[in-house]
Parts: sequence; structure tokens; C-alpha cells
Amino acid sequence: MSFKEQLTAWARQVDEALHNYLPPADAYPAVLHEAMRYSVFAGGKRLRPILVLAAAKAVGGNTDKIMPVACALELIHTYSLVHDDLPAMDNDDYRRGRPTNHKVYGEATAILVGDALLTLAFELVARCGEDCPPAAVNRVAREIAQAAGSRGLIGGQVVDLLSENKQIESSVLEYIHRHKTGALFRAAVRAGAILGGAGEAQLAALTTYAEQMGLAFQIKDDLLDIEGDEAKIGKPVGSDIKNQKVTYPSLYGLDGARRMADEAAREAVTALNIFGPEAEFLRLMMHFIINRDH
Ligand code: GRG
Repeated sequence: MSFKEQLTAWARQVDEALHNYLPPADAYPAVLHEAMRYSVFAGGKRLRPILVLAAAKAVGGNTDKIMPVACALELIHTYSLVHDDLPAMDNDDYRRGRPTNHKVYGEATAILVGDALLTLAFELVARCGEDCPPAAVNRVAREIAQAAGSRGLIGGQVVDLLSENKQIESSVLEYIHRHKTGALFRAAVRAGAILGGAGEAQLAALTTYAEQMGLAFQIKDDLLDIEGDEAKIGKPVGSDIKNQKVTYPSLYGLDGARRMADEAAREAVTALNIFGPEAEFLRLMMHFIINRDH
């Protein structure tokens, strides 16, 4: 199977599993379940669940049994986007080309959608215990909780909000993205590796891969924002700071940011040198992420 075929096949399997794990849209209270599905099936790339599956495959693990954990990562990602779009946070009207959850269902429902998705995520992690070694599931539950919590995603979001309209230093920018974006990528790769039975050396190599990939992903995300703005309204480079937020390109310039992204991607792929062809998908995934157009 080619990289693209595998990517599409896994994305489809994740979609199918999510359909099964989420309550039906008409299950009482229908407005909540419909709103959860609205954001989960809004066209996300499914990068995090695919990384869970790919990491398990890289260490020779079974990918079917860990589908609940793969989906849990996507639910946490979706919850974070729904909450991030709220008026109290980024106040966005559109995501993935569609009105944001609170624009369609109202603020209170959108808050509860996020809460319900986060809670369902941990129900799915527990469900994985039916097919996976309980010690591995325990470790993964703890890693995912840490990545999503105050020393992970939420901590990164708080520092991001505190930094609005401030000229922050590079160490703060790094903190924000290592926690806000990087933590979930890291947890996804480590979860797949742990459940797949990785040895400590394999886990360490995959952790480096995930951390460098998270950094490259974020810089690319900043670069795509600028390219999108320029294409839409001819905004000059450097005025890309939404709500006056510092980004990699605003701190290091366009070329500097591109160089940093390339370097991080190279380091990610180098970390996979201890693996053979079974990690080929992860190598190509790095190229896919750094060359993506959305
Ligand atoms: C509200 C707890 C809480 C956290 C919010 C993740 C986050 C923290 C905010 C999202 C804002 C943002 C644009 C972050 C940049 C990185 C990112 C998560 C981009 C979107 O990820 P993709 O490209 O999205 O994987 P798709 O749409 O493909 O799912």
C-alpha cells in the first residue's frame, strides 16, 4: 500500500470507529449529540489518531485493538478546537470553512460539547483495556491526561492567552507550542508505541520524532496562516499576528521560520534511524505534514 493509500485507509477506519463510538445524533438529548458530531465530522485530517496507529505499526503492534485510543486523541483535539473558538478564547466564527460550533448551537452547548468529547475520550481509553494489556492502558491513560491537562494543552492555552498583545520571548513561544500543539502529538505517538509494545529505546526515538514533528507542524501552521492571509487579502508579511499574537515567522522571519521547520523535520526523520521499513509511514508522514497546504 502506498503512503497516500494507507493515510486514506486509516482516516476512513478512524471515521468509521468514531461513528460507532459517538452516541447517535438523535439520541436524547439530541441537540448535544448532533452538536458533538457536527464538530467531530467537520473534515479534520485525523493526524493524531493516524499517528497512534502508525507508531504502533512501527514497533510491530496491532492497530485494530488500539482504535479506541486513536479516536480518543481525535476527540480531545476536537474538544480543544471547539473551546478555542469560543468568544472567551479565540472568538472565531469559522473553522474548517464552516461556522464554529457555538455559532450554530450556542455558547452553552459548545462548552458542553467540549466537556462531553473530553469525557468520552477517557471512556474510550478505558475501553481499550478490554483488548490491550492493562498496565500499558494505565500508562497511556496517564500520559494522555497529562498531555491534555494543566501541564500540557491547557497550560499552553493559558500562556497563549496571557501572551496576547505582548512581545513575548522565544522561550515563551516555545512553551506555548510545546504544550498547546506538541503535547497531543507526543501523547499520540507515545500511546501507539506503548500499546504496540515498544521497548524503551524505541519509545525514546519515537518521542524525539513526535517532539520535532510537533514543532515542524506548528511552524508550518504559522506559515500557512500567512500564505492564506496574503492570498485572501494581500496582507503584507509580518502583519500576521492575529489578536497580536507572536508567531514563528513574526519572530524569526519567513526564511528563518522555514529553515527551522525543515531542520525540525530532518531531526524527526533522523530519530527513526533505529527502525527499518516498518517506520516508513512515519517518515513519509513528516514530509506530508511539512508540505501540506491546509
Ligand atoms: C481550549 C483547552 C483548549 C486548548 C486549545 C489546540 C488549541 C488549544 C487551540 C487550537 C488553535 C490552533 C489553531 C492551534 C494550532 C495547532 C492546531 C491544533 C492546528 C489544527 O490542527 P490540525 O491541522 O486540524 O490537525 P484538523 O482540522 O486537520 O483537525
